[in-house]
Amino acid sequence: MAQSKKNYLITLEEYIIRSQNRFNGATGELSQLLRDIGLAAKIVSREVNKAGITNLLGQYGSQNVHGESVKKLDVFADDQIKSALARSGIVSMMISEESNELIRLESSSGKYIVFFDPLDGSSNIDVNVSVGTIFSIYRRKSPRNKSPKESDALQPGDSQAAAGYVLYGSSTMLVYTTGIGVSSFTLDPSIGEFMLSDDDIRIPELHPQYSINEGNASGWPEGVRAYIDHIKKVDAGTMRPYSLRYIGSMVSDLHRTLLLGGIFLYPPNVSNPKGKLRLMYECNPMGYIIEQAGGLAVDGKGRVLEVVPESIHQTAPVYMGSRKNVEELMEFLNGKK
Ligand code: P6P
Repeated sequence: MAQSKKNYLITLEEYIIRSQNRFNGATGELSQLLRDIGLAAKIVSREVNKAGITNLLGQYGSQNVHGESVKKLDVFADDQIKSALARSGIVSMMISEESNELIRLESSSGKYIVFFDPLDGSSNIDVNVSVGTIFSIYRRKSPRNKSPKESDALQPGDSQAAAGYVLYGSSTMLVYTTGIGVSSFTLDPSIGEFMLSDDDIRIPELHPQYSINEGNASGWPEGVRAYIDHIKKVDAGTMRPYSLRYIGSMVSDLHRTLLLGGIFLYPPNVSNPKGKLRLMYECNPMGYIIEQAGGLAVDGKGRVLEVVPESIHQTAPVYMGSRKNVEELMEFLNGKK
């Protein structure tokens, strides 16, 4: 869908419906689900942007399945997204970072399975650093007249029907893909609508910027250490040394990487020998978006979207961003450099 750069007054709802017409046999269910997620995002955005006033900051006094302290906004966001998905009537199972078990919905005939991280990067909330919501949508494979099975949730990332994120930053943005490119929308709070910002985001194929928590360097695999040492050396001809940008909020770090290029890395380390980021609701949805924009997402051995999951909360090492940046890292990981 070619858009003139001059007239972007297209709402998320209008864009979704127009895009749906590009899919033969589209029933409108995925469109409805994306609109429902968009509504939940508006409600979460309102609370995130005034949390300091409405006393939603601070600890909720509990811990999530991973032993991480839960913030009040985490709970609010989790509740809003769960109710939006349950109301849709087209979701038969959902998995949240905040819930230990998968959640089957009464409307078990629903076509979709949804993973989500309701408020990723929430440790940054109290210091007013951007946080985000991440979602990943699969089509169920088991018969729809029976209760969904766990196997419906354990599909590789390449099987995603859609994926996206909401970034609650200086502006609230929603970015998603249904497999035909990446589109972004900016919330106009004065009218309460997500307005189309870009209908075909393409990540630069190479950019001299990397994003990693250098504090974990002692636990990195040797190939990662060699790559990071390499990009820090001075060589103007290859744009080295690269710049380091690390916010510690995956959605923020990857939104910047998507728009500017470069590479985001979360390798295994001493505290997280299998990586820290969650395969199903962090690595796969963000990897799908990066690859749909022309980039590459790997786990150090191969494409992260090809990993066959064994459990709904499993973690994975992840390296994603501009294709040439990631390809060079893989040469170091494979001992070719
Ligand atoms: P570290 C936030 O807690 C998060 O899950 C991601 O959003 C972020 O990329 C990562 O963890 C940051 O982890 O170990 O660098 O603080």
